Amino acid sequence: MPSVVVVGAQWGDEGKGKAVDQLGDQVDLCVRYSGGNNAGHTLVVNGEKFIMHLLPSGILNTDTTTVIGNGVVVDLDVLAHELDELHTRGVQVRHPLISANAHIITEYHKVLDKVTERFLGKRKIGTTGRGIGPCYSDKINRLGIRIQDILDESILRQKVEASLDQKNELLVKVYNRRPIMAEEIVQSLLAHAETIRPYIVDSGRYINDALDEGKVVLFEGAQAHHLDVDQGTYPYVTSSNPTASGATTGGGIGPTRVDRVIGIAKAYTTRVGEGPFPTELFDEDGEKLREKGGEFGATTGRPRRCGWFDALLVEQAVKLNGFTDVFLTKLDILSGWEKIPVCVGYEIDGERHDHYPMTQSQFHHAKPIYEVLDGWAEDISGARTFDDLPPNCQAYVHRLEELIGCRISGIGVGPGREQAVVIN
Ligand code: 2SA
Ligand code: GDP
Ligand code: MG
Repeated sequence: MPSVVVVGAQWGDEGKGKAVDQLGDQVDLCVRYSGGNNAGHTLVVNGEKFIMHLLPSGILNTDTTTVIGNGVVVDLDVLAHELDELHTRGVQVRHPLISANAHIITEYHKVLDKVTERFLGKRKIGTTGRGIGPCYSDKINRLGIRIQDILDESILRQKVEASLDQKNELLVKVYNRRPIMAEEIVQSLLAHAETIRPYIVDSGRYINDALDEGKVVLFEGAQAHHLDVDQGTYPYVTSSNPTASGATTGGGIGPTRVDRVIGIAKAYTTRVGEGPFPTELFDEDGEKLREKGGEFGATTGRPRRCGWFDALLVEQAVKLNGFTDVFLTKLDILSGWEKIPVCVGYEIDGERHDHYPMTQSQFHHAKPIYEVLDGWAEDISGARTFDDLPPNCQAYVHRLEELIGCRISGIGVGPGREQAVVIN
């Protein structure tokens, strides 16, 4: 597998971090290609828990070089803090390489993220408040600050001033806040310049050269298909392209270079933040999924909304990302339900839909049509082969494969690195 992309198939938190860590010993280069420190990717190694926000999840593997790709937005304080935290815990890791073209999240992006959410009130997105949206807005508006800019102080100053002029107007006149001083921002960024200078690379060239040399490159997606700014439940999305295509723009490779695209899908569904969610449960089943599954935001600690598996949602992700195979995660959490409903269609304004609908108005009106499958009582966390799984659990997996139209090649049965069933 010279080049593999890992993508969330639902609304995030499917267990991408664990999947990336699991593939780790086969990987030479692990590249984050989208999002920023809004992500929370959890790895559990020898019983010890690590949550990566900005650092690529391959970082714990000493043989893997990690890269923060050009599609990522970088908060330099967070980068320094995450590395320090690992060192404090006695984990020696190599500093990631950072794309010269990646954009920098500054203080004013974080302020704007928070005031915009407050301003939106009931219509808020439920962002993580990490400045992600405002930073990507600046990128598209051509007002962004890039990693390469901190190598040239006078350019940096000009760019920060240009970007801030417009924001201070907004902050002072619309949001009634105090203006932000350009020089404070410049100095806070320059404080990181000498530390990161040796790691700044032309990431596109670097990654393509590695592929030319036959190295194995893993592109680690953050968030998920249905949070993609183009494909997701807009406007309740993040501001980047977490989908497989995002690995090409955010990593700097052509589509012909991708060999495998693994979709990561949870055995049920969760969402954090606002937005439509047809199979969401407001009863004790929802509470039980949240408690058993530990469904709380890995970055913000917010309770995640929980519901049954929605096959239409995942089938859409299979199709639009061209998944070659799917890892089904957290199947162990479903042990103990006598019956497990799976959404196999939507009723929208009196009509049945067998696919994810075209418009968001339709999706907001979608009511799930369930097929009820038989559950299993056994604890499956010790299963390591498909044959170890109880018959009803095997049937659940096979039915999901049929419904989503993709082969399930791996199953998660616990948070630990080793708690997985690989299906050949
Ligand atoms: P943002 O901050 O602009 O990206 O928020 C926009 C929407 O994207 C959602 N989003 C996420 N959804 C799931 N998991 C994420 N990471 C954290 C985690 C979330 C947390 O691993 O649990 O801790 O709250 C993530 N990041 C962004 C977000 O909820 C908005 O709906
Ligand atoms: P990510 O953002 O996709 O990497 O996922 P998160 O780390 O935000 O959330 C997934 C949570 O589920 C983490 O707490 C993981 O440790 C945990 N997890 C991952 N795979 C499994 C699994 O197969 N079973 C169980 N029980 N937990 C898992
Ligand atoms: Mg997460």
